[in-house]
Amino acid sequence: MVTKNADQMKALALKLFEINAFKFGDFKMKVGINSPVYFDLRVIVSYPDVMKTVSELLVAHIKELQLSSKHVCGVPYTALPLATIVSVQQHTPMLVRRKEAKDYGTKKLIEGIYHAGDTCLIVEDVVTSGSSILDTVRDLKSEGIVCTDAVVVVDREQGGVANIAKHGVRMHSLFTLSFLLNTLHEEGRIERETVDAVAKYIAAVQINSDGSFVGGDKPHEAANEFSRTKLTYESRANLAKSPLAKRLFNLMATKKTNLCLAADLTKADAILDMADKCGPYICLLKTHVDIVEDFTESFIVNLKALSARHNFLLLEDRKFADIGNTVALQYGKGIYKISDWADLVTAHTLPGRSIVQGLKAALDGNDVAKERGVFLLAEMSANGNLIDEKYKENSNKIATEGGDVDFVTGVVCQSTGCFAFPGLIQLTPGVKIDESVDKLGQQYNTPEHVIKERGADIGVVGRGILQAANVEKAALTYSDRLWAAYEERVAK
Ligand code: 5IU
Repeated sequence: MVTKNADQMKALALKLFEINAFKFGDFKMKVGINSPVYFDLRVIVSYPDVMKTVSELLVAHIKELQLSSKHVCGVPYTALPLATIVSVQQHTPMLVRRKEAKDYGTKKLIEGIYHAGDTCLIVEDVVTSGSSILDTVRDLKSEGIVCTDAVVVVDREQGGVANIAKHGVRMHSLFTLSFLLNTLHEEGRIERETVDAVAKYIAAVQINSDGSFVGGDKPHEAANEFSRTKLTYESRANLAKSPLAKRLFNLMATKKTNLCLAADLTKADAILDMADKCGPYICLLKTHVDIVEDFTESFIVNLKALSARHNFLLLEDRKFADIGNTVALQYGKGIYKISDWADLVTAHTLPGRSIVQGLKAALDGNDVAKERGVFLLAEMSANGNLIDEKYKENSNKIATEGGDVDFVTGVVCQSTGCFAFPGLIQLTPGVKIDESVDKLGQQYNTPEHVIKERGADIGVVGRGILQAANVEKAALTYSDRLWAAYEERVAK
């Protein structure tokens, strides 16, 4: 590990987290057991300042360790641009390893000018078992090139150092996973719970260079305690990328409620009355503003006052679904001017990423841009709906990848499998104490079932409360039962 430039190292660690070069969650890995942490350093090519810092630190590290070599070679593909910068900065000629030999012309695996006996320094981004480094070393060796050292950006500490040492290669890493975890914790970006869960996983899952596990058997799945449904809302607030998700997680944790009231009523006063009565027991009030028959601006003023008084957020369940340009107009203009008052809205993913971009465009240059978010629909509770597995998978991609993830607060869905990222909130409608169906295809589940079996973080209740003889009592009952189920779910 680099010891110099401590401040620069810390700042870079935070920056890498911020740009999603690594994330915490529940990720499928090649080795066959899910990992609680996932690195994707490919994103750094989109941040020239990060590229610059990483490569400068690599060069400084090489100098500090006095690693002189005749060539540098990056492990394909992510490390190639890094190796290029190192080569140029140090005036050390580069070699490029092909992953597959060309099937025409020369069958060279190594491009560049070299001679048998030359030395070569390996550059790699992230090391798990070290097998990718060894693949590159093998091809260089077959050309008579000598490899004794590898500089890497991140060592996941899962056996890579020992595995490559067996082949005579020393690993020098800028960061270890432990350093990254501790830095994020010290800077208040992640909870102790997160650090411990990842550390436990790393200790239990050590990998040989052939992909088998140290100790023989596959570690028990329990080695990974980091599924989103096991984490507390406080921990997840810190992992969230959307400011609204952070806010809502924290609100739920302090107010101890994960109940959303669906105020499907057609008179403004009736909604305000409901909001006042149920306000103390809810984290969210969900509206369908287009069903209000006597809508006025003062309705919104009063609704906002209630949301401030009782500390809940407003979710307009508009289910946007048009092209970006139209959606931007629907969100910001018209009679309702939704973006002026709704903290959150819902949207279908049917149009693809442009739905999120369209909503964001409506907020361009607006002060409230950072105080808004969207729940994307990935499943519906309606009987016979047309959403299939592929649609769900692609909805998850929109919610978790790309440049707009800071606007996505959560996902509206019915099951745990829709997404794994713990920084997103699962909102689940179709909740009623007596499981049943209505005449129009709605399918209900109990509060306990949606929280414990289906991965809901917030349960949405409409008629279960609206049609109760005593709505306050009903709101309290739903809130208590949803919260108790959540507490049981996260209990160790
Ligand atoms: N809603 C659903 N199911 C869904 C989606 C939204 O019920 O899959 I997406 C909305 C519709 C209504 C509320 O506003 O949630 C549920 O109200 P009831 O609890 O009254 O069924």
